[in-house]
Amino acid sequence: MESLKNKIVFITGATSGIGKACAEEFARAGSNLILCARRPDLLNSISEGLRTEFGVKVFSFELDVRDRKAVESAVASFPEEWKAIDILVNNAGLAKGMSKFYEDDPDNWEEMIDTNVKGLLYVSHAVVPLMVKRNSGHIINLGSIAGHEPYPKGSVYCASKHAVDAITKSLRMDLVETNIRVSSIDPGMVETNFSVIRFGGDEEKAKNVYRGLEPLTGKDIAETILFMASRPAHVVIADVVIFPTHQASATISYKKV
Ligand code: NDP
Ligand code: 8X3
Repeated sequence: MESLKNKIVFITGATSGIGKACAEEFARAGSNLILCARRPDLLNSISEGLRTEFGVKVFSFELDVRDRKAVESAVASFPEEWKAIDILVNNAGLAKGMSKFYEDDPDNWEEMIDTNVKGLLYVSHAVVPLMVKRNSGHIINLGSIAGHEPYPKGSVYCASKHAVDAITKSLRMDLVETNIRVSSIDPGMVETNFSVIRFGGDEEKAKNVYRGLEPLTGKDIAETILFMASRPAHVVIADVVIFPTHQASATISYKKV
């Protein structure tokens, strides 16, 4: 196992769920963090908490990954010591709505594609050249079981995560002659704010998604990401599909009601 102490880890979408749990677990391992999200107050209080609890350095800034110019200028203006990014966790993402394709609101499509696909591309495109220059780095993308199996009422979210899968695989090919590793982690049900956002703030509907089984937590995903990031340099864990024990596919789970 490679030490993660003093590594520089850039996590997008660090104010909630999986991204926030990754920030905590990397900080616990002694990594220094670059964190971004759209809610600056929350981001600042999370950053301050991590500095105090773990004594690590945290550089955080407000960023909407959908804004290409903002992504480019933010990364270009990182202080020099923060440009040596060891690990990029492309986590920022969301689902909006869950309805039959022909009843979907196209505004939701824009938001999912702009965030999950284009945002991931913009951040990667800004960061990967810094890794190529150093011939070192690890990109870990948050895909989903939705990127392996489409399911009803999820066409565009599933399409966005299939795109993440394709980008992950293609980027790994483009970097094969370098020491840079490219991985994805593809969870099933993780109880975060994900379903609350998907259902437009309806907390009850969100709770129902997980009722009757024990879902994964952000910490479960973060711990797996740390395992992937701490393999020896000659090992790349290309893809991890991870479910709660009572989930067997995107559409099959066992719930005690
Ligand atoms: P949460 O809603 O709890 O967290 C999402 C995070 O992404 C927040 O920190 C949010 O911060 C950030 N974010 C959203 N849009 C943007 C944006 N445009 N720019 C910057 N940051 C943004 O959800 P999860 O933690 O569950 O989701 C994280 C990732 O994991 C997503 O890519 C999701 O698709 C994936 N995933 C989730 C699963 C689940 O069951 N929960 C399963 C499989 C994959 P802010 O609002 O402050 O910008
Ligand atoms: C989130 C998991 O099954 O809701 O990516 O699509 S699922």
